[in-house]
Amino acid sequence: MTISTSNIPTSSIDPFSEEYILEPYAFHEELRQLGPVSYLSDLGAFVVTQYEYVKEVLNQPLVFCSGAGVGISNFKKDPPWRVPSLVLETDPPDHTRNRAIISKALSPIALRALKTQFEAEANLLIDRLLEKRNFDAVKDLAEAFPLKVFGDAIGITPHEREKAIIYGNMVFNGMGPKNELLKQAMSRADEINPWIMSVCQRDNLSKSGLGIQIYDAVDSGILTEMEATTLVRSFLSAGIDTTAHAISNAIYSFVSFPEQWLKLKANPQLSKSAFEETLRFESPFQTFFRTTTSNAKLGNYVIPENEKVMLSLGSANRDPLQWENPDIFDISRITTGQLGFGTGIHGCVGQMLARAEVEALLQVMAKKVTSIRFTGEPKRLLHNTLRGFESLPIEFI
Ligand code: OVM
Repeated sequence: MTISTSNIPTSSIDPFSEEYILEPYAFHEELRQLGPVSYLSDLGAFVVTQYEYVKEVLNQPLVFCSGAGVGISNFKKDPPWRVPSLVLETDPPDHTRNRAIISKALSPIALRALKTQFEAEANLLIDRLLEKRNFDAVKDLAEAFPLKVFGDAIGITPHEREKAIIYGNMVFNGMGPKNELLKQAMSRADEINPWIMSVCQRDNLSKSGLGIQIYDAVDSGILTEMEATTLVRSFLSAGIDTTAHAISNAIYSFVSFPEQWLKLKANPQLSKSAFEETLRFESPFQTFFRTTTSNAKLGNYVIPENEKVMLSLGSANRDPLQWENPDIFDISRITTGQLGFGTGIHGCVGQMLARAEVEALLQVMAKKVTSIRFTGEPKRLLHNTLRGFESLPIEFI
């Protein structure tokens, strides 16, 4: 069989059009049909949508690198808008060293202690919302919970914490092209950028949180003070909006598939697989990019060097070659291998923490909430990278 760069199929699908963002699944199917890789002519980048090949790209981090950015922009051509992340936007060996520092703070022992706190806060929040009865599940639940429990876990000041949501929006919309969504997200950059760096400084972190532990690596001569601040920034970049949208997506999915809600209520232990299935079914982190460091073989094609390759986790997670009835939300399915957290050396370092948060919340909901219904039209979020909701007006009984 011949291997060639020139015969890669081309598509005029624009993954940043409003139509695609609101309802990507038919577009995913069309792109998967084109094969392992296609060239998106409007975007000027390659795209990988089949499960097998998304995984293959993620498992070749030296060929498909992260150091040139994981958005559409190529840091070798365009300067990044912020100091690049020391984990997300780096390659080995720096990545290996920096990730190990974060991993150490997120040890199983640290997580066990946090789990108890997450359960206590989930109980308080759900009691309050049951009392309130009608509320916006995005602001009052999906954002409120990680802002409180993750913010406390990292040890940032409670003052103006909601700004972390705005910052997350900058980071994730910032991975897209320079469209209106990116411009809108960046409109408060002058205020939010110094804010985030300031809350991540050693003196502004609680003495008992995970954030301050990153500074141990400064004391042992491994990191500079500035590098530690930038690593703490990664917790806040990656850990709030993602979890918030996962919670919104779980609630939306349970209202859309009421028999799954009854299943969870009958067996709250299913909260673990319910979260995994939510990440598969409506992946909050839909897409990110890699950059080829050489001619890169994929299937029978070769992608040229220094090209951007978009990976669609959302599509891989609904690839019918991998999943039976992929468009059905089923909390008792086997979700092993779902790519919502990515995989390989850049696979989500906070995934155990995210699981502890959302499982605690779903378990408390299963025990305390009898029924959930929409009281108004759910409003989908228009976003370059994240899939979720702008608002979800609901009633808890
Ligand atoms: C970071 C970062 C930002 C966004 C996402 C992410 C999912 C990491 O700044 O390190 O991982």
